Amino acid sequence: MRKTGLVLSITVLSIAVFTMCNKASLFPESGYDDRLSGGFATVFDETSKAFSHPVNGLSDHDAHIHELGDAAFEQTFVTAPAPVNSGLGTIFNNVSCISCHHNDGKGTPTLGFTTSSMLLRISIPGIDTHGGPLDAPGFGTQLQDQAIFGKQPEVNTSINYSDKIVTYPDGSSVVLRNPSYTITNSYIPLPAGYMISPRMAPPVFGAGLLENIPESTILSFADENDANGDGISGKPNYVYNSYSGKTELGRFGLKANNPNILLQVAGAYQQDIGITNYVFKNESSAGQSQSDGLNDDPELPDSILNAVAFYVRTLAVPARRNTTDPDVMAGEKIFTQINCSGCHKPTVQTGVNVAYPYLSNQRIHPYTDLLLHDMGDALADNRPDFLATGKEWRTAPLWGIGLFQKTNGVPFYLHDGRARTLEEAILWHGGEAEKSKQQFMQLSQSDRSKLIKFLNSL
Ligand code: HEC
Ligand code: HEC
Ligand SMILES: [Ca+2]
Ligand SMILES: [Ca+2]
Ligand SMILES: [Ca+2]
Repeated sequence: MRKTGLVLSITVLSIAVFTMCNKASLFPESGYDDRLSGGFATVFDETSKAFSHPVNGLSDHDAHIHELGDAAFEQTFVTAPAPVNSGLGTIFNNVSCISCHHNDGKGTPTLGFTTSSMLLRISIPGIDTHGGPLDAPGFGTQLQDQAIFGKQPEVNTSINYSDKIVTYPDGSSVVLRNPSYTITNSYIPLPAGYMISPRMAPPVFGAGLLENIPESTILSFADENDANGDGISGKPNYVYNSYSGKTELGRFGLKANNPNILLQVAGAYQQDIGITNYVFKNESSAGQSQSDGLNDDPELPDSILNAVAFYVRTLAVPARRNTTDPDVMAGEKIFTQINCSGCHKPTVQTGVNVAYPYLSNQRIHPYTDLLLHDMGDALADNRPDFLATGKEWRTAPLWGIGLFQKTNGVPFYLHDGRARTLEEAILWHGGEAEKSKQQFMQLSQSDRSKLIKFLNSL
């Protein structure tokens, strides 16, 4: 009988996965495997390439587009004119997608070099006509600290750290590093009252699944007035989509300041690399002294922009590891007990999208609600971004977080990479997460390490 049960549950699993219809309520809990962080879109690889695989179930045609996008994601742009990948800058932050999103994962907290995978957003107090950050005159909303030969970068940038010591109730202590940013050599004076927001490149895998979470699900996590009294509110960002001309729910970017993958990718080409495209037709240097006056041509073929967006959308999520380790299982319980799960939602169901059956109706474990949370003064950038205040950040997805050591060598955490360990990342939590952090600090050393072990299994 036991054997029949197993065969039956495998059959049920295959039917549910391959028909992609909404059978969640009929699905036996035993049919799920908690290693499948991305549902059907999960891959089993724990090497440095863990974030770089296509989702399962792509047609030959789609696999081809994914490959084209993969190649384009890695291509280095060069100064115009050139036979291929021409049009870099004139001002930029880096020369390719991969040089910021290392192995489709994160960047590192370096600023001011051609290899830096971090950038500073900028704006002045007030909002633009669409409720977004107000351009810093002559700088836009992003500082480009690199330029092609013969042009001046907007600014030079650098980071310095000072120590901040946190002591646990048990007497042990941890040294955190608190970043500060220096901006020098601006090509024109910076406007009075300018505000900056440091952002390190986040991972890009699993983005297609996040894009397919129904809006109603994300909104159901919101509790803006904290009706349930757990100290956690959670608020959706609504952002202007200049391509559709509409205000839409924000999902991507570290303050959920971008509505979808296409806009995120098109914006990266234009702002981060200096490559115009059909979504963002003007150079980021338009109207500035760095302009080369060649603003009209989309420097990027439409098909390449679409392929790169498709590539990002169809990057799979790596499976969990060590899920049956007793410490990991105990750590998972603690994660829920101290309400880390109040923001880092363990389980979410994607919606149905006929264009992407392999991303549809999947039970996924992203560990995010895609909402904004006040994280306290210590993490604040004090620069609003649409509805996000200067203290609010989007809950970081935690899937794959245990693999950054493989994909990134030395991993760094939080929006600006200030945290060098998962423990440091937790200790920076404040605001709505203060209570959870306090509870973490009250744990015994051994329970704290179980929680970290759990995080490393994701
Ligand atoms: C200079 C470094 C840099 C480069 C180059 C860069 N990115 Fe990013 N990327 C970032 C940063 C920083 C963010 C977060 C932006 C924000 O919060 O507004 C980001 C966010 C993203 C996201 C959203 C991820 C999420 O979870 O919200 C995607 C997708 C993405 N980038 C894709 C790309 C693609 C594709 C390219 C190449 C066309 C690219 N990026 C080039 C730094 C970079
Ligand atoms: C109130 C919501 C909230 C709670 C509660 C919360 N977090 Fe977070 N978490 C966030 C947000 C928002 C970020 C991103 C902050 C940033 O980038 O500055 C984050 C970031 C992280 C990161 C860094 C992720 C990365 O890739 O850089 C880790 C690790 C993390 N949280 C673990 C935890 C753990 C463990 C707990 C429970 C002790 C917890 N969080 C409780 C909202 C929350
Ligand atoms: Ca250009
Ligand atoms: Ca700029
Ligand atoms: Ca609440």
